[in-house]
Amino acid sequence: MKLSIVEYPNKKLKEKSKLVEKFDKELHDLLDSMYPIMMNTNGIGLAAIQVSHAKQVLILNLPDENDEQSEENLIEMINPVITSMDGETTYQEGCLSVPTFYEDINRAESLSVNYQDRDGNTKTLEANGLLSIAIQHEVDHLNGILFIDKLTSSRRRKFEKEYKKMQKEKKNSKK
Ligand code: Y12
Ligand code: CO
Repeated sequence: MKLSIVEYPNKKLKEKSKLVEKFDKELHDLLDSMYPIMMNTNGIGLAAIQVSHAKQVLILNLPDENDEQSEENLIEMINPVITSMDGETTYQEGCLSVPTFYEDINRAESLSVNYQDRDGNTKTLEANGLLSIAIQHEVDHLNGILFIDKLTSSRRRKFEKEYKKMQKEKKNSKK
């Protein structure tokens, strides 16, 4: 399956993703195609809506203690539901759909999430730290929410200005 990453301000990113009902070859093809595109773009998390598929599907591949990513640590979540959140933490987040922009975002420190795997089996995961942050960031994508939507209005205005300038420069450099 040929996929490409949708970048802000594409309206697609505001869409709410639909519940997955069929755990079939089409879903497996989507998951299998999301993994290389995430790895090739230095990502640690990717939601299906970021590759134009409005399905409740996300993948995560956090670096290990040696700062390396391996397929063994790949987590695939279908129809995730965060059932509890606790504490507070701040992390400088980035997103493959908002390249070059990083900002401190406040999130819950720990959470519990129910989801299904690629075969439809129900799972529960307790997460804290970076994994908890990544799950919240990706679940937000499934609801049409980007991390930049969580900025204060003055920071958001600054972002819009900087981002537009960056896009213009990118366009001009391709001429
Ligand atoms: C903590 C915070 C956020 C997440 C969500 C997942 N985010 C990412 O995987 C972001 C990756 C990213 C990679 C970039 O590099 C390239 O595109 C090559 C990037 O672009 C630049 O900086 C030029 C931006 C973001 C999980 C955990
Ligand atoms: Co993102």
